[in-house]
Amino acid sequence: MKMEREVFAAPADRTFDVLRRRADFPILSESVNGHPLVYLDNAATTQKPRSVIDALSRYYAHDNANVHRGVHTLSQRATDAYEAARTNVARFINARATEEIVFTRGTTDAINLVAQSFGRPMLRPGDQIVISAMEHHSNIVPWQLLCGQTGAVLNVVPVDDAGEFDLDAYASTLGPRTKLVAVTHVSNALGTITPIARIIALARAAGVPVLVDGAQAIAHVAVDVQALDCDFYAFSGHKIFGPTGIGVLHAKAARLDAMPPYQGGGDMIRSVTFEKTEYNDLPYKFEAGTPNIAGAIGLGAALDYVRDVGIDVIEAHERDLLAWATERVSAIPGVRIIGTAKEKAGILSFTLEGVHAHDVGTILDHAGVAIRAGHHCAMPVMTRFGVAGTARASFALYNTREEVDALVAGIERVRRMFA
Ligand code: C6P
Repeated sequence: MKMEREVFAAPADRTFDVLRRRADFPILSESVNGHPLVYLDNAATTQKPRSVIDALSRYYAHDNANVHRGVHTLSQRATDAYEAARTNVARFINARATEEIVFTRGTTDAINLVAQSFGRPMLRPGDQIVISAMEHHSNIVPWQLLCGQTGAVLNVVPVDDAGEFDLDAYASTLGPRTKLVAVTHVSNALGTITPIARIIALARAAGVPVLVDGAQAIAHVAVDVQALDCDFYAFSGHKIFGPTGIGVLHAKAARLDAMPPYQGGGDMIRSVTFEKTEYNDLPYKFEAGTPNIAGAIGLGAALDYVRDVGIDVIEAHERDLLAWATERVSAIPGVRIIGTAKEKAGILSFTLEGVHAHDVGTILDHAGVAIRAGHHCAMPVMTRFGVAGTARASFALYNTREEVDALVAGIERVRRMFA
């Protein structure tokens, strides 16, 4: 189904009432260790608004059935809701058609799909896959596996001391043996927003397809896959207020058409004999087995929620939180911010001199403040900055300056304890 371009209507009420929005997320009223929860681990997973929770329970209470199989009413209802979610996703990222939206288990699954279905049949020994030094393991290891299978090699674009993607090094890396570029839109460890439009344009000029890891971008910056002109865009539902276990691979239809299926099973076939199987149309060719129906429906509800708030409103709010947090946290003696790129999403990674990141995380947890501590599944970029890990606060639309203040007070307490 071809998509009409979505005109993102500005929410009727442009003033952003963060407290009103917080009330939409039941978990934010929880207490943790005797303190009101301050949830600053949104890069790991986001909390869910009531509308998403209700969509899930409504589906299971009223419509639950398998999709694309039954002639009965419930199966029709489940199929309609599942396909409506696909249309919703296509509209949200401005895909050309619903055929370009493949539901996956998440970003990791989507990247592995591209590695095995797109990369494996195409790559020859000595071919190159370009990634960057700030990738998440999900955008490193699938390519390493692929290199092992095909004899291709990884080419890693460096990042500078601020955590900026080195565009010059990248441009000189692209050559006749480059067969794929796979780069993150936003770094989960540094917060850097990469110059993705430029990265894609340079690859396009060299005739190289591009995969964008959108896991950390989708809930924080506007994504328009037609404007980006990327070949593949991957993201996870749980990072945009949707359920876990559901994600999206967007791919240009011509790419998907030319790719063999990722997995075999029910739903991805048109006909099967012991001699020969004919595959189903797009995107079903890539959705073997019973999909995460409830997950897709929940993701659709999450996208409706984000639309209602307005992605530009979210961006502005998180920019304010990041600026406030960066100023206050960097003023604490012994703090080193890891990732100081000019363009950043709401992620603040830091080390505290003489204190292990896990100790920072544990002591903050005692005060009800949830952050992530460790290598963030991005060990190579930790090595690049000479640290074993960092403490990381990551923001979402429902966070407040007061919560940043709680984070700052917590770090001050850690510092005093270890002084
Ligand atoms: N990063 C974090 O705390 P999955 O697990 O498939 O939903 O997403 C994987 C993934 C891929 N790319 C990037 C840039 C990511 O940040 C993530 C997930 C989480 O940073 C969990 S490790």
